[in-house]
Amino acid sequence: MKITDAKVIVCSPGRNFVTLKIYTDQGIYGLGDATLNGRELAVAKYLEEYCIPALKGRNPLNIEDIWHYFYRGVYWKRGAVTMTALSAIDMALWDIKGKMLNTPLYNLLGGKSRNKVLVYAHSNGIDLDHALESVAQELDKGFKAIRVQSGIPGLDHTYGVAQKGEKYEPATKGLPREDFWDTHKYLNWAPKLFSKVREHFGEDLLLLHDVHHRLTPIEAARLGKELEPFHLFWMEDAVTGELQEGFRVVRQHTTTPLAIGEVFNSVYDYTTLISEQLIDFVRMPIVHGGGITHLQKVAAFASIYHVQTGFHGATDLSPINMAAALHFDFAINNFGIQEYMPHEEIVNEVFKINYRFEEGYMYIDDTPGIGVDLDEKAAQKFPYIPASLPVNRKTDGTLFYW
Ligand code: GCO
Ligand code: MG
Repeated sequence: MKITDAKVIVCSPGRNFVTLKIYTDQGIYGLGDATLNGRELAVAKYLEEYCIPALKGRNPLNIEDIWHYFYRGVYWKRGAVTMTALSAIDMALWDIKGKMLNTPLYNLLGGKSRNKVLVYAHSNGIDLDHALESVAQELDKGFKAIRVQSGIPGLDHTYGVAQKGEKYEPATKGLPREDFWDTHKYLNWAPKLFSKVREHFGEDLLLLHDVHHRLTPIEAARLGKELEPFHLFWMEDAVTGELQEGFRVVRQHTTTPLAIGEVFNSVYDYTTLISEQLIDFVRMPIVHGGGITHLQKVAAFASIYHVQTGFHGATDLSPINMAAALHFDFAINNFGIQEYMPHEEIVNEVFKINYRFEEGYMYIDDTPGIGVDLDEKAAQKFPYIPASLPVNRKTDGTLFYW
């Protein structure tokens, strides 16, 4: 079997997606997600100029070798752009293998370890009442686990919280919008928010919260400690992960479980965090973490240290990534939870999906390979629209993490 050609499809049904399609001499093609929110065209160009020419003529079944060709074989390793491109190649190759063997991806990963995949929803509101209302809506839809975010009293707007009458979407058209941040106000507010959520909805609901890298280790330690009475499933990205050792301080002070990794792209971003048991959940998604081939290694490494997976699954990851993640979630033993932020209806005009949500869990059908298809004609109707993630500033104007 040989790769004959490949192409990159960029489309924007409501938001931007980049897809890699790899063709073979046996009429089978594979699809991989290559979407890197706000940097889409950098990945598209990297694939088109440097990867596709080198893919042609290779045997698509030799996934491990092709993976290392684009990792070790490239002097400039790691980094979000190159790892997203490599993820797309890897996903497309696993898709081809599944189609060729006429079996769904999870079978190639060891078969099913569970009957259904627990997912968590997003709920958010500009203030407490709207946040509580949003939690009630997600509960009505059947979700058993909910990530709760809310506007912070006294702050204009915060990332992760939809403005009035809008839906939360992790990018806005054009150049970055500017958000505002005040750690003192946030730290005073977050425990009150969760106390109210528990008061209204009881103990059964699994609760998650995303700090979005905005605290120092000692601030995160305080928050984790003050959230302990509300028994969170996890506190996410409490501190930026650039300094892995920084998590020692957080860990020493709190039993609130910690999740991190949606911006990571290599197992080497995790070695201290995992081996010192400083975290509980790894979040690096298949689309940014070097694909299935690399995530298998991360998950296996994590399993030795009692660390579970909780992959990123926001709307800026395409349905191809979502399906690949679900196959993976079904297959591995140390699965924890999967983020599920449903795409807008319009996305289904381009992507034909094979998964469904029911009563808090996801299910996937037995279509061979990853199982998601892309309608190229429909994709052409939605050309790329430049969009950006926001920038965050402290109230005095200092540029800050978001
Ligand atoms: C999450 C994330 C998203 C990201 C977004 C970036 O936990 O779902 O933090 O909201 O910010 O996916 O592109
Ligand atoms: Mg997050």
